Amino acid sequence: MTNVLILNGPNLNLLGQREPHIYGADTLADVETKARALDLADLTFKQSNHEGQLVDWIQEARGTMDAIVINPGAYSHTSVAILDALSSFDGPVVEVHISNIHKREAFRHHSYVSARAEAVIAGLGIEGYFAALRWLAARLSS
Ligand code: CA2
Repeated sequence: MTNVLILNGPNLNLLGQREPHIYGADTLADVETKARALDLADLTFKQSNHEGQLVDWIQEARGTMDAIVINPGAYSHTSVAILDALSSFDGPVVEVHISNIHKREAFRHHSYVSARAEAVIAGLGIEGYFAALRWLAARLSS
């Protein structure tokens, strides 16, 4: 099976605890449990509120992970450092947003990470993570 790193950025540890009208009622632990239940890849699941930590994990993925699924949270809209780290990774990258960032405030419409991502999923709720895994499983097996 392929190795997929699922990375979540700032405040996503609060998933399911606040703002359910935007982000739904599932927690990040629920996302991990449901993602593992799909049994599509060997998953490494991480979350950090710190930009440098996310950069370190992306760098460490080089040579060990086949693909990255990343919800960079608010760093999507600000972080050239995360974009640069992802650019040093060879495998496919899928960017996931739980909400449809294009339906929200203008400052959320641009993501630096999208310039590196093979695919961008926004607005499917947590289903976006599972859609990313399904697409990667098909892509990496062909
Ligand atoms: O829609 C997404 O997945 C976002 O990446 C979520 C980020 C936001 O800054 C992006 O623009 C879009 C925010 C994550 C905050 O998550 C919370 C979850 C529950 C309660 C409070 C925050």
